[in-house]
This record gives sequence, structure tokens and C-alpha cells, in this order.
Amino acid sequence: MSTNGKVAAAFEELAVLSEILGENAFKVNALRRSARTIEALTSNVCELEKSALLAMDGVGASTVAKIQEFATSGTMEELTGLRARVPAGLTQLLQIQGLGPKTVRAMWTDLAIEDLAGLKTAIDTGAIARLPRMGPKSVENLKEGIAFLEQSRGRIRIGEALPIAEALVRDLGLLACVQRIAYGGSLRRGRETIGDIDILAASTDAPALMEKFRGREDVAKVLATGETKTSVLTKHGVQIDLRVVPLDRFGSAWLYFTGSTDHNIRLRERAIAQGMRLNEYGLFHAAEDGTVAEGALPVASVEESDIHAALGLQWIPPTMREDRGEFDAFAIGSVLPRIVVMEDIRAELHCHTNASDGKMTIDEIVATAQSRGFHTIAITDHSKGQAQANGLDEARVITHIAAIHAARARFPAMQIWAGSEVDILSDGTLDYDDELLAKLDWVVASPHAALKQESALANARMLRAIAHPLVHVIGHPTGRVVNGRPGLELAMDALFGAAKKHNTALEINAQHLRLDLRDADVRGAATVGCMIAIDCDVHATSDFDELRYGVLTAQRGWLPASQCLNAMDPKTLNAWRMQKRCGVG
Ligand code: DGT
Ligand code: CA
Ligand code: CA
Ligand code: ZN
Repeated sequence: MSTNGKVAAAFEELAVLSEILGENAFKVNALRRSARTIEALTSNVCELEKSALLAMDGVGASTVAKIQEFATSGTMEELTGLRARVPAGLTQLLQIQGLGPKTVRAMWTDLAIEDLAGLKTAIDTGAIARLPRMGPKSVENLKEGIAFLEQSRGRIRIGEALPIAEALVRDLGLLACVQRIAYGGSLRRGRETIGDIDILAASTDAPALMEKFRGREDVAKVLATGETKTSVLTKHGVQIDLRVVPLDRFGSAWLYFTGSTDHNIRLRERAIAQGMRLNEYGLFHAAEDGTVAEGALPVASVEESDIHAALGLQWIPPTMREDRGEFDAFAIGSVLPRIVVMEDIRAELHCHTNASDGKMTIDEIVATAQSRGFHTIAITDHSKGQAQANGLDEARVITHIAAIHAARARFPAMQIWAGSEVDILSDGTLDYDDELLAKLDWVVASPHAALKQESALANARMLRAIAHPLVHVIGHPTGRVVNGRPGLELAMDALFGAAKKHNTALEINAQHLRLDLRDADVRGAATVGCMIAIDCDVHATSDFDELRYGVLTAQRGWLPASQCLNAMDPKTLNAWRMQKRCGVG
């Protein structure tokens, strides 16, 4: 984009965010007019003299100041500030045809809708009708607008794709003609975004299965269909490929269509080196010249593990099939890393009650954690800097600590810690002083604002927080949003070294919108020996279900259970909490 285009886009974004925040119409219009004027310029706006800028239509002193700021720094502080105040998913709603900022604002303030998923839920539950001027016709228009927007989307987040695939596998699996069905592809490998959903089935009646698949209610368009493969586009704009394979070849087909392509290539090379051939129909003995006899029966094909075994490998979990060292690690005879699994997770160490921006009371959140089989919960409401999230000031923290500790009597089986998710301010200092932090049982420190700050500053900021003796965990360390915003540009290796040195844990925020740390960073941190917390950042009951996305990310990062705080038994976890603060007091 041209410089003028960028500056204009920045003003347009300022206008949009201001509008969502309910700023007055004059200011919003002035920002829009500036955007249009700058866009239409034929010279570089950043190289113009102040007098020339002021002579332009709709450009006043504050606009000039913003342009000059952009010219020197490439950003606008006001924009950074506004972005931090408005949920990243909210502006996307403005791309829905016929949906204006006033309605989006009402959706946010009245119904707590923060993104497309939230809007869809509100439509599904009927809550949307509580908005003014939202009759049945408007809702229909809204639905059409959403479907259209989503058709044009690229990769979707795993948290959207997985429920779709699960419903499909469950429904089609109920058909009498379906012998076996499963999803593969990047979804099975647990990637944070999914290009399309790949489903594999064995069936006694492929045409009937394909017909059922094409006729599903959520299918918007059939892209291609035949005896062995059908591709459709759902109303939510997701492509789904369904392939039908013979039951006795399911394992080899599943292996092939799970990928990754790089992993498959290495697997085929391995087969060739052992005088065999591997494809989606099975693993075959090859002749001297490498050919497979016509009609030859496979050496292995029914289960993936049969094929792995025939190639001298233990079964490799899909999350680790990326050609990143798995062939050595899983060679028969080598000692397997004990990678963390769902069942290991018995603690939630980052959650919010209705004291800040959560939905549940202390007792509700503790009871939910207990019902999930957890033994420990740390309640970490927001600190005072998060005003829009009703962050707690010092006096409220003191009261809250007492209320959390009082819950211990009602849940004797649970280890309950009074904590905080304290803001890491832009200079790396924390939003509470040490005296207050020392009163808390558990401290998660997270970056929320200034997520576009310059890289050197961002590094110094995070290193300072990591070195703070009263901090247990760094929450969502980069502040990124998947498909949303890049977050802090950090020198991750330096962070991992510091986290290891200061024995500060790093979080995998399990929310599928965040997945922060991301998989590659988990691998880096785990290799250095850092401790990792996998937390759901619970605001509502359903957030506990985000855990699997965090665990998949951990597995993709080869996180050993021994380096995961949430996998510790209660005593060990408490001992870790105490020793973290050794020498402080
Ligand atoms: P996606 O959909 O972009 O998120 O990523 P995948 O990994 O699901 O890729 P997709 O849907 O194109 O194909 C599914 C799997 O099928 C892929 O992981 C590996 C396998 N596959 C597809 N095309 C090829 C190919 O040309 N060579 C090999 N070896 N495998 C392939
Ligand atoms: Ca795929
Ligand atoms: Ca595909
Ligand atoms: Zn949080």
C-alpha cells in the first residue's frame, strides 16, 4: 500500500474505532474527511510542509500532528490506544453488508458481542432481537450478510473448524452404510488455522453417503462430486472434502490425508529406502526396479500404527507430523518424550470472575473447575489499568482476596488461590505495587495495551516483567490474535532464556483466538527448559472447553508433561508456587 493509502487507512480506522466507542459525530466525520482527502492526494502526505497540509480540505492542527507522527514513527499513538480498547473481532462485523457502527456498538455494549462468533451465537439464541430495530427481516439480512462475508474468508480458526468437523463425523457416522469415519488434514494435526476440512470415510454405499453429505442443511454449494470424493462449501464459507476409501485401506488413507505433506514425503522416502512403496492405498513390497506388482496386497494398510511399525516407527501423533524431528524421536527403540495430554491438565491458573469481566461468581468458577476434575484454581481478575474490563483497584483486591480465601471452607477438596492478572504496562512495570502483589497467592502478568510498540521496547518490557520476583506466569506473552492482530514483535529466544533463568512460567493461552504462545514458540521454550502453563483464561463456563486447543498447541510444541504446571499434582504445584518466591518477603 502506498504511504498515502496507509495514512488514509489509519484515519479511516480511527474513525471506525471512534464510532464504535461512541465518539461524537463531528470528530468521526472530520477523521473520515481527512482520510478521503489524503487518499486523493497525488504527492506523499508525509513529505508535505505543515502549511500545505493545513491548506487542505478538512485538515486541522490535530490531523497535521497525527500525519507528522505517522511520518516519523509509522504509527499513531491514538490509534494504538483505540485498538487496545475495542475487541479485535468487532471491527470485522462492519464488513457485514448493511451493518453500521451504531448497531455494532449496541451489539457490543448491550449484548457483549465481541466478534463474528459472538454475533452468530446471539442470532442462534435469539438474543439479537433485544436490539432496537432488529425485527425478523433485519435478522434475515444479517444472516445473509454473514454468510456472504464468510464465503470470502481464507483460513479459519481451529475453534470454528473443529466443532463443524465433529458434528459432521458424528452425524454421518450414524448412517448404517458408514463403517468408519474420521477427520484428517491440518485439523487433525491441530494447526491454529485450517484451510479446508478433510473427512475420510469407509462405506458400503458410497453414492448414498455422498448424497447425504451434499444434502446437509449447512451446505451452500457443491463444488465437485463423484464416487470417491465430494467437496462442498458450507454456509459459513468453509470448504469440506469428503473422501470414501476401502475399509481395509483406511489407515494408509488416513495417514496420507492427515499429512503434513512434508511428513508424508519423508515417510515415503523411508519406505523406498526399505524396498517398499507407500501411498494412500497402503505400504507395498517393491520389485528391484521399484515397481509394485499389479493387484499386490499391502504389507500394512488397516491402521496407521501398522504402517508406522512396518517402517520401524512407533505411532506418531498427528500433532507431531510436521517433519520436525519426529522420525528420530519415534524410531522403534528410542525413548519417547512424554508429551502432555488432556487428561494431565488438572489446574486452571488464569480465570476471571464477575469481580472484573467474567460471568461467574467465585463459587461458580470453583465448582466448575472441580466438576472438570481439577484440583487447583487460581482466580486472576484484571488489574486497575483494565478499566473497560472493570479491573480491580487496590482496595477491591484486598476484599477480593478475602472473598476468595473464604471459598476454601466451602470447597475443601480444592486448592484455591487468590491471584491477579496484572497488566504489564508499556515500560514493563506492573499495574500494582510489590506490596500488594506479595499479598496475592498467584500472579499472572500480561500485556494488554501498547501491543504495537517498537520491538526493542517490547523486548525490554517483557524481560522486565519476566525478571520480576513476584510474577509466576506471563499471560498470553505476545498479545496476538489469530487472524486478528500480530501482537508484540518479540525476540522470543531471549525471552525463553530469561524465563528459564528467573524460573517464570510462560502461558499457552488456550483460547482459540489467542493460542499465545503459538506452537513454534512452545517448542522453543520447551527446548530451553521453561515451565509452561496451559490456561483457558476463563471468563464464562464454556471457556473451559477451550482447553483442547491449548493442549493441541502444546503437543505441536512437543511440551513434556513434566514442564507443564497444570499437569502437576497439587502438592508439587504448590511447592513450585512457593519456591518461585524464595527470598522474597
Ligand atoms: P490446509 O487444509 O491448508 O489447512 O492443510 P492440509 O494439511 O489439511 O492440506 P490439504 O487439505 O491440502 O491436504 C490434506 C492432506 O493430504 C495433506 O496434509 C497431505 C495430503 N496431501 C495433499 N496433497 C498432497 C500432495 O501433493 N502430496 C502429499 N504427499 N500429500 C498430499
Ligand atoms: Ca485441509
Ligand atoms: Ca483438502
Ligand atoms: Zn485474562
